[in-house]
Amino acid sequence: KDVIPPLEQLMVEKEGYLQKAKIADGGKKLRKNWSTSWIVLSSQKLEFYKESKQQALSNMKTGHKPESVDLCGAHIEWAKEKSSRKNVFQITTVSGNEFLLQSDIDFIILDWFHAIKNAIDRLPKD
Ligand code: I3S
Repeated sequence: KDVIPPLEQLMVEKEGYLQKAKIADGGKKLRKNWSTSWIVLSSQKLEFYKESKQQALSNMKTGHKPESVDLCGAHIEWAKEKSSRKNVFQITTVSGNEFLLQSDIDFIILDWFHAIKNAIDRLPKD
């Protein structure tokens, strides 16, 4: 049966394509592997879809779940030293997952940085 999610979780604040690399899972370092991801920010979480938005929407109907990042207590910071690419920032979750996000286009990455930072700052820290 259908579960109706709380209204807050339905409120998409921003969505779009960025380059993404997950570099740690539960504190364990991963080999960096950049790929394009469709990213959806709502008030409490970020979702990463491996596919295009269109593909992601059709996968959703079949119960396919994207990778979801809990923003409660998360940290965001610019991460110049973590990549040779320009415009890279890192999100670190309470659970010890680390993601790098990147765009070559300055205003796109700045918009994302501030949108995610604002979402984190509005949430309780624990
Ligand atoms: O921090 P690293 O290890 O230099 O990151 C590079 C590697 O992930 C590399 O893959 P291989 O480990 O398969 O060679 C990627 O192709 C590069 O893009 C990574 O460096 P940048 O500077 O692009 O984040």
